[in-house]
Amino acid sequence: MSEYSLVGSHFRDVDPELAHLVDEEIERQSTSLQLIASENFTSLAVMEATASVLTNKYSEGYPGKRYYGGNSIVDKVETLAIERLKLLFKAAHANVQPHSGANANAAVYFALLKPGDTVLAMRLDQGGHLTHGSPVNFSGQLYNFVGYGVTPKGVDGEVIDFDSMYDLAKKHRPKMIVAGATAYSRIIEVDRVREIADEVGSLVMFDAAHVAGLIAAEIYPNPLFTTDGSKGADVVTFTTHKTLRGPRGGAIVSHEEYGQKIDKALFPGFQGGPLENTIAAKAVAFLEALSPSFKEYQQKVVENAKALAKELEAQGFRVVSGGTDTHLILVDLQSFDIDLSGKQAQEVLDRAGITCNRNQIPGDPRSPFVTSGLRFGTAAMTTANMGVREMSLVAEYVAASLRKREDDREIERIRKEVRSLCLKFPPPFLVR
Ligand code: DSN
Repeated sequence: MSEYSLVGSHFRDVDPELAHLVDEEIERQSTSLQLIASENFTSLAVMEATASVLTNKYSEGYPGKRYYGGNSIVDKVETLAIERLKLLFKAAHANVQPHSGANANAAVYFALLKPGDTVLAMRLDQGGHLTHGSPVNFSGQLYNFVGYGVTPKGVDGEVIDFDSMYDLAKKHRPKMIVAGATAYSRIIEVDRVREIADEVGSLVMFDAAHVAGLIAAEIYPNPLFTTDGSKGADVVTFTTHKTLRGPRGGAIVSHEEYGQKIDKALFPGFQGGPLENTIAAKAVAFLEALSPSFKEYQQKVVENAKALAKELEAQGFRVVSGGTDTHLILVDLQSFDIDLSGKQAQEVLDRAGITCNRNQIPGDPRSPFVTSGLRFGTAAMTTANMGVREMSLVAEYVAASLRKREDDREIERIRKEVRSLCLKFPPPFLVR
């Protein structure tokens, strides 16, 4: 058991087996490097709101329009979350009820499209998300998705191919263009997407799941607007638990004209009762994100990501697109070791206490289950106060583990070093 414990005595008395597992997870999260680009450590305040009595309340509907009684306080909670989010994204409308980013995307499609409509989105193998039309996902089965990708490898390559987006838009005349990605490290210029959409009369949805925190901190352009302040994306969806550092969940912001349709599509169209405890935790996270210290935090996230990308390059890895503008780094393992797959690398790094995920790189010769790449993110370790100096150590540990992957003793030695490094940078749930 960890010397710290967040598992209260009731939990421990009622279900010691599960309490023990939570203790083990506390230990894992605090003694290994958390480098999954879609994860973060929330504040204790966010965790406490998630665990609050609001979990007991049914509140189908929206503030002031509920189906059940007893919602006068919940209405205030949800309104607080909505108003804070509107402020954060300078949005006319916000919906804080999506249980996840996937649900947020589904609700927007349900609100603004009809089954069979054509949608243009980034292909999964180029950095897009499952809900952007993958054939194994509802999106690919209900709508006619056409995929765009990135430019070829080379100087200034592997960035979104707007020329091909334009050609595909002219050819297929989509009802909607989806921008946003899950494994793409560069800023996506919404101006270009809006221009193309206007020319063919399509809507724009921006999936900002990864970069929501950077947007809130104003170090990534707010996709609701173009650089001259006119309308950018019609709708922006995102998750609240990645760079935004809130509880697991989703949210949608939009211009006023889509608000009613989106609300109706999410409830009663798609979801049931909202998770008001999670919505309260979202409200806490939005308040935290409105503070000046959140801006400083996000600046450090990007500084750390740039440093980690550079150090990984120095260790012989090729960084896709040659760097990053965000919290995320996509690494091509082929330059480091042509025989090493993403799957194998992820497993080796797990043994060394370095948690990241395998990921396809653009044009990957291997399947999505095996891959030739790894994806890293700096949001969580920056929350734990790691800086540029530690990023250099992280790159060394990654490279050394993968080079010595057949040597169990060496992996064990690195695991110990990783552990002592992490103990110097405890996550917020251990800071009293
Ligand atoms: N959003 C995905 C990720 O980036 O990890 C998970 O679906």
